[in-house]
Amino acid sequence: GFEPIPGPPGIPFVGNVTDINPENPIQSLCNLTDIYGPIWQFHLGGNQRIVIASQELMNEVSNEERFSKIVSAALKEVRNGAHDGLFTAYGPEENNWGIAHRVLLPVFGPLAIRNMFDEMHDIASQLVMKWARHGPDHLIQVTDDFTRLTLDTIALCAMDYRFNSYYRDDLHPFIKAMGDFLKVSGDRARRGAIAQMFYREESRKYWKDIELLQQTSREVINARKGNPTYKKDILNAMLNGVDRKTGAKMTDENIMDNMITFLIAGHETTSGLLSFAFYFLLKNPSAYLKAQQEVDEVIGNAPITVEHLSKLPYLNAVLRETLRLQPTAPSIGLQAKEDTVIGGKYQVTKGTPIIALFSKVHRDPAVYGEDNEEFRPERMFDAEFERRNQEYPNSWKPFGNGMRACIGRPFAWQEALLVTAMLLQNFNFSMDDPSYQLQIKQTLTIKPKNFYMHAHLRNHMT
Ligand code: MNH
Repeated sequence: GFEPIPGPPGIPFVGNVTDINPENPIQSLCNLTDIYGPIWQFHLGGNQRIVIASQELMNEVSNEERFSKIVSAALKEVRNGAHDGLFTAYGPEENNWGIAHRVLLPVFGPLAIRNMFDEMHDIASQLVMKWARHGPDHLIQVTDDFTRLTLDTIALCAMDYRFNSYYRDDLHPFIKAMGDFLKVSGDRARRGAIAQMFYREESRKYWKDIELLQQTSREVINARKGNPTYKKDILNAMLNGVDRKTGAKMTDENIMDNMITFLIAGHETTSGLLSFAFYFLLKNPSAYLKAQQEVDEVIGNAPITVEHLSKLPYLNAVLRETLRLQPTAPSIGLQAKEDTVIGGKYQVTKGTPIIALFSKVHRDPAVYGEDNEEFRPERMFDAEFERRNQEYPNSWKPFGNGMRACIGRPFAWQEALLVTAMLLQNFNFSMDDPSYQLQIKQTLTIKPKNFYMHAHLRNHMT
């Protein structure tokens, strides 16, 4: 027989609005999971949402024959600026998704990413230089400086554009517009159409910000067209690539949308990953020591090269374990393609949003054991990692699922490994407040809040 899906009792019409903290909805979902278990439901404005939070259910909804990505209310708002770009597209039913996906997959493949090493190194060196010059007394705003890094890196690698974020105190106008656009997109999604009418001034600025994003992208495209290069970057791939399946090229509109998409999707998540990685290393001195020893043994005093990056198993495991405990894209939205039953007994109607809560799936005690809450990189070494993924498929999903999984994964990985290695090579870090307790700031993604550190140049460097 079927069983009802459990969940918090709601208030008529508004449902469970009061159960979800708008400042930190993911934390609310995690807390409610602790009460209601690995599958539960809630309602917002009469609409049902289902949360799943175990490896078993994650595995079931990862079946792309039965389930597909759903574009959440927040992503629908982001579509105001990114339209049918890869991340916000509804799926293969929008032709531009398939064309862009096929044209771009090789450009984001491991080989192409290796060729971006020098540019990633350029930006990472600017960060090292900044922290070295500011000295050990300087209070490092960890997430801010990592966000400068990830934005400058994706812009340089994707379209040969320099935001030069380390050479200015304020934010580049494009970055400011993008940040405001994302923030307001989230707010609009929570508001509904009627309340929206009371935000006319905000709306005016919102559409102006979108105009600036598109205007800037158009200028970058036109500059390249007027001054072609043979550089194998992402912009050239989009301008010149031909989809083998349809023979189509990407339109200028879709190239603009995807440039904006890469800047949106390609910076917050990686910045959050680096921030949490340094948080965990500083909270776990023995892991910090092992990470630093690995860097010293493999790279030593030498300038880092792309070959070094495949020889850092401990750092690799640190990044995996960081994304297990703090998946910076903390959930994805899925939907059943037809009415169905999950977990053997829970009815799910076609199209109902299913929130796959990585923050909890990644701590499933059936998979990760008693110490699932602990930061223990050793469990993420290749052998154990692969054995676990065999035995418990889809138990680690920080990059999403199937054909809608992250296209930027190799890019993010190379960038995060490179930066972590360079920083450990050059500095000893300390937490500003050793008693700091992790707090989370959530936007589209999650990052540590009020996390500050200091960087002491290591004396082996000259
Ligand atoms: Mn990324 C999709 C996580 C870095 C570009 N990314 C996704 C999804 C997750 C994700 C999860 C699936 C979203 C969904 O189902 O709705 N991404 C990450 C994480 C990092 C990351 C955790 C870093 C760490 N992503 C990057 C980088 C880029 C990028 C870097 C670009 C340079 N991501 C994308 C794009 C998509 C995506 C584009 C959408 C792919 C598609 O649906 O075709």
